[in-house]
Amino acid sequence: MELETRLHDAIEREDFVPFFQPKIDIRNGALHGFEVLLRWRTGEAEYTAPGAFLSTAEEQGLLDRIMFQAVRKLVDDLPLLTGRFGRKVKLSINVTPTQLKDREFMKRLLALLSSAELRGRLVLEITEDEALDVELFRTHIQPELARNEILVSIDDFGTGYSNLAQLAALEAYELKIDRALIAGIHRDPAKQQIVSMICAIARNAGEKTVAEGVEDPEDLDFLRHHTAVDMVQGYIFARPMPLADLLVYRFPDA
Ligand code: G
Ligand code: G
Ligand code: MN
Ligand code: NA
Repeated sequence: MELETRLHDAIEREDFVPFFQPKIDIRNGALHGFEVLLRWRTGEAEYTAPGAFLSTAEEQGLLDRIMFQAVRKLVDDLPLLTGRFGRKVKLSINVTPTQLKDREFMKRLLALLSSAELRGRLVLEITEDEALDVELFRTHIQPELARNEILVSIDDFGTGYSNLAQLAALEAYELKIDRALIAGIHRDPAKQQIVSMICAIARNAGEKTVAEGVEDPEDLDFLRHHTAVDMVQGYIFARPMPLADLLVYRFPDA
């Protein structure tokens, strides 16, 4: 069956769910928050990551419905999440520049996520499908997010489409350093210099940094001892997982 048809069927069956991947404080191993990542349930305990369907979903205009389905489940899960991890852990959701400038989409998203339970701890990760309109963001989107106490994370920092200087000038809560700059950093002076520069930009602006996609213990060791990175996220700590697994997950000490 064609992917588009399968996506329509999956929406009908409510097969889209949120997965969760922890962000860990690199200094003390404390849990800082979770990134919420969309998954398509394609079988008994079988899930498909967005790489396989995101661009088709976007082209067919299905991404918004798919995301809302997962976000509604996230909202249903909030009491369990808060019960298990407390009220301080942040929850990050990925949105594209296309979605950010769609007023109807944002109105519905913010309405769905307006639960008092999320006040001050909801983060939007801006993940670029096209360059972010920095001026529109600064003058219109950012103030609305701030009024709603929603924090901003710049995803894939260093490899996205937008002008780096403009992006760096946005007021954000955190910068996420792309996996491409992290993998192999312990033996790559060029990556070391870029990551140092990103950390310096973030420090200057009072923003946190997250190293994404950490898999290698030597890279983790390098990040911990030779960079100012604040948080790490990656398979070395945990893969993205469904709520049921998360609730019983034992977080290793870093
Ligand atoms: O989980 P995985 O690494 O396969 O995610 C692949 C990409 O899909 C990432 O770039 C991520 O930002 C994006 N993504 C995951 N969940 C969502 C979502 O709910 N909305 C949007 N717009 N993108 C998402
Ligand atoms: O939103 P963003 O583009 O940051 O998406 C993060 C993606 O990276 C998710 O799809 C997630 O499944 C994936 N990911 C998370 N940790 C790791 C890791 O340690 N290694 C690799 N290869 N991918 C990871
Ligand atoms: Mn992300
Ligand atoms: Na990313």
